[in-house]
Amino acid sequence: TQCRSNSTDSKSTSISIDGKSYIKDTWHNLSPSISSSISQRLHIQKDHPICITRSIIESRFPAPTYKYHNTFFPVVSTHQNFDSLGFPADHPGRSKTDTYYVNEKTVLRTHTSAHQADVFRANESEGFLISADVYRRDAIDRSHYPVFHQMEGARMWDRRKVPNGDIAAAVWKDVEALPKHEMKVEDPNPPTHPERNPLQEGHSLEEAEAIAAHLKRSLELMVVEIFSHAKKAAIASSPDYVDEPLKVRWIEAYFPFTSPSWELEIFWQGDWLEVLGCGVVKQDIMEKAGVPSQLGWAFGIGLERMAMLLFEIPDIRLFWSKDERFLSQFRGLSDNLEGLKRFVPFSKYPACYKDVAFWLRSTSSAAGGGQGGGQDIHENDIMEIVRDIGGDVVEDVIKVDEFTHPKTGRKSFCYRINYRSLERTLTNEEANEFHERVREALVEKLGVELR
Ligand code: FA5
Ligand code: MG
Repeated sequence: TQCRSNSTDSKSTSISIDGKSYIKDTWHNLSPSISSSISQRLHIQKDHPICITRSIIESRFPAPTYKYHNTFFPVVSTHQNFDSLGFPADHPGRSKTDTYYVNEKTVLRTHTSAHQADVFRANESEGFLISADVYRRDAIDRSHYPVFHQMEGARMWDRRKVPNGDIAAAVWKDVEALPKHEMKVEDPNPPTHPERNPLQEGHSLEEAEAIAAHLKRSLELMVVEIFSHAKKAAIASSPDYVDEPLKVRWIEAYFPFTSPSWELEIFWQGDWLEVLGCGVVKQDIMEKAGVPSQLGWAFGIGLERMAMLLFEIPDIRLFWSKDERFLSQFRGLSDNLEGLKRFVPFSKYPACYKDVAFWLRSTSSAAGGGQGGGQDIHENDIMEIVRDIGGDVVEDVIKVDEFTHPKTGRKSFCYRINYRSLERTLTNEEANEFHERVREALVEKLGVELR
């Protein structure tokens, strides 16, 4: 493994990650399953679908305009991950329930944006792409995983280097130089909106509109590129494949480091799937990075989500599979994109649902005594306990019931855990064994009372 404590004792005071040593403190919350995924870097493993997806996206953002960074270290400071991007001190993303802390000032990056300011400061090119593994305490389902891969992209224009300092004109010229496409895209909102999606102070509407147009067209072309490969793969897999029109839409979004901001969603398997967030970079970030005359855009895309669309991979856990039935389907493809085929799922093994119902810690025993009791329990803590015990044998976890006792006011939850291996049939005994350990851990770690 790449990550270990300096003793087997969980109270040990330091942890080594990829050969670097970090002091642990009360903020430390890395779990064993996370520690073992650090630095697998699927995005640079030749023939891995995440790596193939990265290189297809990169082809739409060519060097040398865009400089590629694929090996930035996953451990960053809270300054890099949050402060440098203008996250307020009380932003929920900073909480221990959402973020993996190595110690109070050090985290596993939760997004590739953690490197934005540093790369703006280095100022080595007009644009860049950063691909990397990122870590989040999050839900468990087909499209969420606590370790995933993002690609950050950005493109800058320097006021001092464009003719007459006219950024808007220079950017529109670059928009004109981009290819056009036929894909239909829903984009119902105006480029800026005074409350929902404001223009930044210091940017003219013309500048923001031009930058937004370049950003959206660049990303739409990326989607077109992925789906042209997806279509070829589908036809190669079944010659009578009938193409369905792609449904894509821009929606307004909020990020502390861009304004205006958007997310791009793609309709997939009956639902809108969010694939990326983006926007016009806040000028404040450029100023702090020592490049105040630059204006530009940035985006952050989920590589797993794009790979799922590209190959029709039905479950995000598959990307971590060491099963030959998975890996062999992609072998040789990094050097032969024309040979892409759809992923052929191996038979689906039976699911085994188990429910666990529990009372939250009662008000009287809860530290601080939150109203109704148990205010200190966060769903991500439940997810993490289940993940640590069940690993990739858990397909999803959903809350199926919530109940408040009419007399005592005590709260009860019921969660349904779906145990299903991707690789074999689980026996009922095995599922029971996992489930029993989950029940015990919920009591031990969260102090709940089982029903
Ligand atoms: C961000 O992470 C921003 N840093 C993106 C950004 C960059 C905005 C630059 C503006 C400028 P968000 O949390 O929405 O945003 O994540 C971006 C993408 O990562 C999502 O659209 C999704 O595709 C993917 N993603 C998020 N959480 C998960 C998860 N748990 N598992 C897999 N993919 C995920
Ligand atoms: Mg989002």
